Amino acid sequence: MTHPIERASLFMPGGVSSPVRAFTGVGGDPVFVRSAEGAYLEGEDGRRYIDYIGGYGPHILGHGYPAVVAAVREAAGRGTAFGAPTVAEADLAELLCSALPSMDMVRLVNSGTEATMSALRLARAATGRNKFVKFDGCYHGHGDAFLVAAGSGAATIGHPSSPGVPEQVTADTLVAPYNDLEAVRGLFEQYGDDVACVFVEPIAGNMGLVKPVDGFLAGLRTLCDEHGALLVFDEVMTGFRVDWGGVQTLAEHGPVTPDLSTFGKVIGGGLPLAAYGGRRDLMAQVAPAGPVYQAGTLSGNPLAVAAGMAALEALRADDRAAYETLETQGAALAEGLAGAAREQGVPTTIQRQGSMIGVFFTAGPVEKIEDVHASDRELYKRVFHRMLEQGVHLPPSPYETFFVSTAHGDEEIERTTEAFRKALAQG
Ligand code: KE4
Repeated sequence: MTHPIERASLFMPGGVSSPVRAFTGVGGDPVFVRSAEGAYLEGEDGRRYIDYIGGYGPHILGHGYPAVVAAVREAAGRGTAFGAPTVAEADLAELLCSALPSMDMVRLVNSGTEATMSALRLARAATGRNKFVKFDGCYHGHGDAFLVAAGSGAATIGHPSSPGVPEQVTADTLVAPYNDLEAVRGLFEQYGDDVACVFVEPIAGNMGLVKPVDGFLAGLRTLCDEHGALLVFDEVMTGFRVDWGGVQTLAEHGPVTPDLSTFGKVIGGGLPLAAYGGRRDLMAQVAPAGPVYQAGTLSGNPLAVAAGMAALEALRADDRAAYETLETQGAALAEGLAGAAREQGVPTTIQRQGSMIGVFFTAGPVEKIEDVHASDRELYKRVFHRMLEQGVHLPPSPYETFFVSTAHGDEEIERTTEAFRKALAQG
C-alpha cells in the first residue's frame, strides 16, 4: 500500500498545506491524521499518538474539546461568512480587550501572518517610518518583510530568505540576535529616526522555547520610547497560552506593555482566527475608521469566532483553573524529561513557560538561535522517530515548541517520560 504522502504530493507541494508538516525537519514520511481527541491523534496508520504538536498551539484544551465542538456546530446551523458584522465579533473583541490592558481595540483576521503583516503596516503608517527591527530565530508568519535571514555579524539589514521576496522589501528589515539589547541599541543609533517598530516574540516559540533574559523586554520598551518607535509583541503563540492575556500580563516578565500586539492560535479554538490590536489612537487609523487599509472576506468568521469564544470561556472558567492544570502538567513533563536525560547522561536543556516546553540536546542555556543551531539536532531526529514508534508524536523539528494541554493527564506524562528515557538509551 502506498503512503498517503505519495498521492498528496501529486497535487500539493510536498504533499502538505504547511511545510513543517512534511517532516523535512526530521526525515521520513509524516503521519496523516484521521481524527484527534483530547491528548491523542488517530493516524491513518490506525495508531494512536500522544500529541505534543497541539496544532502548533491552538489546542490548549486538547483536541475536540466538547464545548468548542458544540459551539461550532451551533454556529454552523445559523449560517456562516455573512459578509456583514455580527454581535459575536464584538463580544470576542470586548473579551480580548478586557483581558489585555494594552488593548483598547482589536481587528479580527484569519491567520497570524495576516495579523503581523497588518500590525507592521499600521506601525509604519502611524510613525511615518519604514524600517523595523526583528530578531533572528523569531517567526512572524510568511509576510514578505518578515522572510529575512540574518546576515553575519551582530546586527544587519535582512536579506530575503525566500525567492520571490524582493531585496527592496527586506532592505527595511533590521535583524538582531534575540536577547541582545546592545545590538538593538546599535540599530537605533544607526537608524533611530527611521525605525517604525520593534517586532518581537516576547517569549520565542519558533526556535524551540527561548525566554527573554532579565531586562530584555523592558530594555526594548525603553529604546522604543527613546526613539519614538512602537513596540509590537507577537503573541500569536503565547497569547492566552502562557496566561489569561499573554506574556505582556505576566509579572515574571515585567509586565511590559506593548503598543500593538498580535494574537492567534488559542483565540481561534483551532479554527482560522487571529487578531491585531492595541492603543486606541493607533487602531483608530485602521480602515474604515482611518486610512490604513486592511480587509478580509472571512475575517471574524462566525464559526471561528464561536470556537474562539468557547475556548476562551473555558480557559476563564473557575477563576482560570485551566492555567493551574497547564502549569502542573507542564512542570511534570519538563521534570520527567530532564530526569530521564540526567539518568542517561545526555546533555539536555529543557526550557519551559507554563505548557510550552523547549527540548534542546545541548548543555545550554539556549538564549538565541545560534545556541539551537549548535545543539545535537541529529539526536533530536533519532529521538523523534524512536518516540513516534512508541506512540508519542513530538513536533517534527528541533525548532518547534512542545505543547501540553489540559487533556494531558498523569498517564500521558508518564508514558512520554518513559518513551523519552528509552529513546535516549539507544544513543
Ligand atoms: P500563521 O500565519 O501560521 O497562522 O501564524 C504565523 C505566526 C506568527 N507569529 C508567531 C509567533 C507564530 O508562531 C506563527 C506561526 N507559528 C508556526 C509554528 N512554528 C505555525 C506552524 C506552521 O507554519 O505550519
